[in-house]
Amino acid sequence: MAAMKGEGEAGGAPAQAGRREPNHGLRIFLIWLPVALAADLIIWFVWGPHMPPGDMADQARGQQFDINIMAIMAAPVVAFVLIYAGYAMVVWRHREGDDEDGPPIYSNARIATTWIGLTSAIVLGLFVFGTVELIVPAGAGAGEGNTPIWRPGGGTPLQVQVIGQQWRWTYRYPQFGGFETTELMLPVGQEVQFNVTSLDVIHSFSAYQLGVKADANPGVNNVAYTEPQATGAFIVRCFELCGLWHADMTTTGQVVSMAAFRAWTTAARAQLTALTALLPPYSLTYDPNSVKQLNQAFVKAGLSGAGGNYYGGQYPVQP
Ligand SMILES: [Cu+2]
Repeated sequence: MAAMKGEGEAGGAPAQAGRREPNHGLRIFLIWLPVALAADLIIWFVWGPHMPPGDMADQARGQQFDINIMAIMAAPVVAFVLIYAGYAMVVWRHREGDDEDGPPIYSNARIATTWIGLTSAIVLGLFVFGTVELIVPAGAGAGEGNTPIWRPGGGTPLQVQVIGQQWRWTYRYPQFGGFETTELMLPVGQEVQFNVTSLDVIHSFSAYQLGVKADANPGVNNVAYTEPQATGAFIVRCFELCGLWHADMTTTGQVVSMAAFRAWTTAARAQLTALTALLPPYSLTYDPNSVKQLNQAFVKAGLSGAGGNYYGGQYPVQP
């Protein structure tokens, strides 16, 4: 850092006598500026549209925007660190025959002020940005507990209950008679409210391309919103190590047209009438010991949830 001070302190070193130190700070800045600018333009225009998790839902778009903004803030910092390191290695390297100690380093008020000011601005800016993005535009896509801070405005969201259990996901559609299925179907352009819970251990429900990730806790209703913007498949995964077959808790969900969704719900509802009658009444949480369809042998053994398959081949339902 001392070398960036310029001529002020180097005067004491006999080797430098009579030679003005160049303005290293300005030189580093002039190398850094075009690199940082180019990096930010490439991130925003070239890389940005491909940043995860894509733009299949409004929450996903919001997350993609957040990642792009943070990348744009981070790139100039990374560029500065690398350029400073490179500059130091080239300009201030040890030279043949120079065995002298470097000049003593004193504090430099300008560098210290710049450093504290810039880093504070970056950190506080990220704090404000992060908080606003969580609460204001479209929610976080994350589980917000049972009293969400952000709620979608206007209209009734489609309710989909997500039930985690070792080791699969099932979904209940309370607005369509409360049938339960292993198929996750959503209509495009419709706000969806996921009510996420678990029958056994802690799981974490992630609908990757929809920008949704919400923990599934037993006895807790965890709400997450999303509005799919395009039809197609999305990946569903469990993101919480939940036992032996955790890695197997992965399926594919589908965003379809409203007409296809209505046809699917009608078919599934009719096909599952007998089974729906056996299910516990729809509720935001379930006591696994009183859920009738659980494998009785495992319940008796005190191992409810460890069976790996509660539903004995009655699913999935095809649209
Ligand atoms: Cu899991």
